[in-house]
Amino acid sequence: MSVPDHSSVQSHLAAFDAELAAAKSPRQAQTVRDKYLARKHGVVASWMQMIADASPEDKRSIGRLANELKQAIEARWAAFMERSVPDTAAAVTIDLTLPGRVPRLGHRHPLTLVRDRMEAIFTRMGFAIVEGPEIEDEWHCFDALNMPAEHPARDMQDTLYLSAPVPGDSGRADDVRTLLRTHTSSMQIRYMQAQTPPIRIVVPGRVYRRDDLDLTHTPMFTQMEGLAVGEGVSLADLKGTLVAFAHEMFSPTSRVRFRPSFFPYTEPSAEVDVSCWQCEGAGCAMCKGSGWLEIGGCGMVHPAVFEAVGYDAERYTGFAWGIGLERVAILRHQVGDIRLFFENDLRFLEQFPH
Ligand code: 2U9
Repeated sequence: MSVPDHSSVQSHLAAFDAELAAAKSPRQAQTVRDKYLARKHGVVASWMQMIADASPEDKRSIGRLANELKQAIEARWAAFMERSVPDTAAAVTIDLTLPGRVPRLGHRHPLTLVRDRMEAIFTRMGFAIVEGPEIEDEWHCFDALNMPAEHPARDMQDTLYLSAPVPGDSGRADDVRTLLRTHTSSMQIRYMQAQTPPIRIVVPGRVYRRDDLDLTHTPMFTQMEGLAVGEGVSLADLKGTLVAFAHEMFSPTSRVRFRPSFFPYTEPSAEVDVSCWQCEGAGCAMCKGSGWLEIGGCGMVHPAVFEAVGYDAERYTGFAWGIGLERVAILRHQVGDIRLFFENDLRFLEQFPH
């Protein structure tokens, strides 16, 4: 290649202009640009390479000319790009009649669906929704609920204790062990300590028990407990509340049955069954032929519980109940395995309405 001179710059620029004008696509235009400016084999690069073998006086002139060519081509390329922007935009046709993209809606978790529905029902009946801490102390979770130190539920076998004890707020010297609450009842204790009757609250939330996983057990599950305290509150009020709940939650023809039971914090106590809404009590696979479905437990608040929170047990009576939300969701949606609620498998979750 001969040593470039000023006329070589001019002829390259003329060629560049002609080739760029002939380019039929942005891609072809880019190829023209690269022919001159590409770092490895572009015309400017090849001039630069000549500098190494050139005589001292040629070195300077080749360098100057290469630079002149480079800057001139860059300026022309920039101008070309600017001119071609409107062309490119015009070439992209936008179809304004296309429907918009519909965002994919998520689904509420089945436990959330059950919880929302239950909260709406109890709110209409005059209950306030209250939430509390999942980390509790032994006094609020056990002692105040008439479950003294020897009570089997307090055993390490059944309850998940935390390794870092913190001072509790009961004022008792031995109140230092912390645990994951085994029921939401500890919050009812806190609420009673902070308020005076009449009280009507519902406490939804996660609770923890030391259980192994199987079809019907998980170490964490969800409860909704209720508490009503006042003067003259009776067992009939409890039954009426749960019947009204069942009518709204399950079926307007639901019946509610109490079976005698035992809980340390209620006396008398009962298991709560609802008539099977699938067979209306005749007996089917869902109710295992009995016509009844167990949904929870209930009872009249034990006087020892009132004494623990400083209420006059002669003056006040109250009722309480507990319902397992997974159990209700399993029955309502025919779910075969409780673990599905906690695995976040979209194939399961997508089957529930928004
Ligand atoms: C206070 C006093 C009494 C709450 C109650 C039950 C009966 C009950 C279970 C239902 C299914 C737990 O989720 S589950 O496994 N609960 O049977 N719960 S009475 O009694 C209380 C609560 C608070 C102050």
